[in-house]
Amino acid sequence: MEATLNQGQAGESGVPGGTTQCPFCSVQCKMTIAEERTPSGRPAFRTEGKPNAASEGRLCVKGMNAYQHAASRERVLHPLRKIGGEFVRVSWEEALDTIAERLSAVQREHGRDAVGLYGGGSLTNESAYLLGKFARVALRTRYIDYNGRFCMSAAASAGVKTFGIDRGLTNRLSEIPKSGCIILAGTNIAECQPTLMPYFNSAKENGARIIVIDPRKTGTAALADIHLKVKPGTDAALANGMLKVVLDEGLADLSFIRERTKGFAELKEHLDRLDLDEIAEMTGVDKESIREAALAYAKASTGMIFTARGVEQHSDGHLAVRNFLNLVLVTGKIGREGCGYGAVTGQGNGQGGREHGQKADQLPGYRLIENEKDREYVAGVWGIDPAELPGKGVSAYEMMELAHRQEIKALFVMGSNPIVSNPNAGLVEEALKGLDFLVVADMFLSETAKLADLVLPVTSYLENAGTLTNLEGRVLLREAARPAPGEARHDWEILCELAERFGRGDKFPFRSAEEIFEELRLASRGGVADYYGITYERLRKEEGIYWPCPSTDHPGTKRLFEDSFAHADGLAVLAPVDNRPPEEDVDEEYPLLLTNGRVLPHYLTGVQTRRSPSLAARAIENFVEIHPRTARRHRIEDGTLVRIHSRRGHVVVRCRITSEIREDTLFVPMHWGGVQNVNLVTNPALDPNCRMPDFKVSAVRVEALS
Ligand SMILES: Nc1nc2c(c(=O)[nH]1)N[C@H]1C(S)=C(S)[C@@H](COP(=O)(O)OP(=O)(O)OC[C@H]3O[C@@H](n4cnc5c(=O)[nH]c(N)nc54)[C@H](O)[C@@H]3O)O[C@H]1N2
Ligand SMILES: Nc1nc2c(c(=O)[nH]1)N[C@H]1C(S)=C(S)[C@@H](COP(=O)(O)OP(=O)(O)OC[C@H]3O[C@@H](n4cnc5c(=O)[nH]c(N)nc54)[C@H](O)[C@@H]3O)O[C@H]1N2
Ligand code: SF4
Ligand SMILES: [Mo]
Repeated sequence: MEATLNQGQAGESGVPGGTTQCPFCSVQCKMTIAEERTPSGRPAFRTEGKPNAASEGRLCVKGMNAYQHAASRERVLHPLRKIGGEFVRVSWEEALDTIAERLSAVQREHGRDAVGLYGGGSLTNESAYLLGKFARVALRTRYIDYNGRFCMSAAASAGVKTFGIDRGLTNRLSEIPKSGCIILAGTNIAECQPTLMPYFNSAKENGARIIVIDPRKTGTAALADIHLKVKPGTDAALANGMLKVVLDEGLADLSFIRERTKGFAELKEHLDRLDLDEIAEMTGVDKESIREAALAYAKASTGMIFTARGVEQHSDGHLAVRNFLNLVLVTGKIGREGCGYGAVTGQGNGQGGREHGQKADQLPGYRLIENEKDREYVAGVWGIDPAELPGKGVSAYEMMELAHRQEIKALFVMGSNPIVSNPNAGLVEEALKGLDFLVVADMFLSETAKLADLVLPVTSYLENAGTLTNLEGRVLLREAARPAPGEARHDWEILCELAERFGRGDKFPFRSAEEIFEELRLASRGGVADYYGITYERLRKEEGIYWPCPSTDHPGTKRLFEDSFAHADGLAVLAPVDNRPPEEDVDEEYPLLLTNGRVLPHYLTGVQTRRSPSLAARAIENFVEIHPRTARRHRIEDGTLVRIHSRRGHVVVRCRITSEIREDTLFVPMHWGGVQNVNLVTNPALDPNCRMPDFKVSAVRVEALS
């Protein structure tokens, strides 16, 4: 890379460069970065954690080494067009003109909805907002969705139904040490948000009991006083068991239930009918442990529950989360210090990315595209007739199905690698190969970008200014620390240039991220995720502001639900949830359950972390965790290659024998593509409430490859 660090110079925003935020997970650790020269004169970088309210100056190994992918020689630096099967460098003019011509031709011939857009939770709020606006105002297609569908949709829809609002954490991180009992359900903080571990360690030092619900003894479970080694896909039933113990032991907070919730009578009636022995049998967790965990949480004077993808990525993920929210509510543990709930958001802007309109049914500020008032309001801000706005589209995987059926004929991907991250990846590959036209805006030739007709080079976190909202719902400003390398452009710049070519340039007149944010403030004003009171100037002064923040003199909302919930009547909604075995249970042909997730050094589909030599070296290939007895039964030795089959396909990985996992369960990380892609076997069954795929349970068989 020729570009040099912008430290000490005025960046686009007029503020000295050198300070940035990690591009990876939802903690959004702040850091400084300085360019140095090695003795041989090669450029090198030094990163240091910068004190802030979330990470308190800590960085994990991914954050420390993130600059390596940004500085990688593999960055795409010029637009690339595929001609005769080979990528050829073309000018931006040619690239953008080609996109406009091809997408217009598809829309002319097959209708507006024949073009789809696919976004991501790594995009800044400004780019995510503009992508949604671009879909509705420039392309006027109903088909837009994003990778957060696979990430946040179950927890988000559960939060909306139960509380009337969805914000990752209801409290600040700094309240965790004040909690007397913490339940970590399907969340592996130690590997996925490592800089948050000290908060939980402090809680423990202060006497908190920690309960971890996970089929594996993870680094997080090592912290636990009680580890419930649940059978994958049975969290809803486990929560029912805990709820039943709470009610049977007279530990429900009846005055909280009466004053702040509705639906208790139905919930109680439902729980009375359930049998704890059956629940123990179904979940693989013994009755005594369920009881012990329920008592520990209910008897503590303060408590918090956190869920993440282990609970949520199921075809009943929405209901599983709702059942943990039932537990929060019947014990009255929310809305005060040390009491609350957290859906541990995943991507850097997993929170903001789900608020401002790249989801199929959404407009900015969590407004709904099929609500007349919401349409009118946003159309007013955008200066268009509400009738011009399309209706709602479908979820991410369903867009892939439409592409497979050739109803969607052209796709524009910005900030995702869908061919690796979608369930049933075999079908997704066929779908993308069958498109008339595929455009990918990315920093690298990801597995998806390799299939594209056109690849647009974009700026990385070091070069791109904008706001991101962390897992606490705190909006943070990330300034640009370096100039763009080569001809890379910001995502939002690309959208503005394209809008011009669709005759809508007047609606996209933006010259900086801040100008877009100024419009986003208005578009979100009065909505659930109200950013109106937040400005770049305030963000620079105040480090970060919690939404909702309805006016510039409003301090931001640090703790939700102190006096009332966000439903019109102010009450939270309790809902009975059925015990349900996993969608795809084991049988003779497929006798094992496969689940999947993450390891510390890699991030999502690995496009970025596999290009950081220091990270790649820590885990160079995919693997499967298997219990020693299961391995013996299948004559599998440690370190051998195995093929894992499901009804969808198969994946080839190396064996790691470990007694930390359940005997009936296998675990494979998600960070590799090609034959090592675990999504070749995962189940695309969708949750009817939120369209989350059933990623975390597939029935499989394993076969040793000699
Ligand atoms: N190192 C690293 N950190 C990351 C990411 C990354 O790719 N790498 N990605 C980021 C993103 S986008 C996200 S969404 C988050 C994800 O963060 P997490 O949700 O914490 O990550 P996972 O590893 O997918 O799943 C968490 C745990 O769920 C367990 N689990 C599997 N099935 C079940 C089940 O049925 N029930 C229960 N109770 N547990 C189950 C797994 O064993 C695993 O330990 O991490 C973020 N941080
Ligand atoms: N089996 C299984 N599958 C899963 C999951 C699981 O737990 N198990 N988890 C799911 C979850 S929670 C998630 S979040 C998804 C994520 O899945 P993906 O969306 O595929 O995530 P990434 O690998 O981060 O891909 C992001 C791509 O965007 C590029 N990129 C990064 N930053 C930017 C930017 O600012 N602009 C642009 N234009 N491009 C950028 C990166 O180089 C990369 O190629 O995977 C889901 N898939
Ligand atoms: S990956 Fe997450 S925890 Fe690690 S440095 Fe980045 S933001 Fe912080
Ligand atoms: Mo995620």
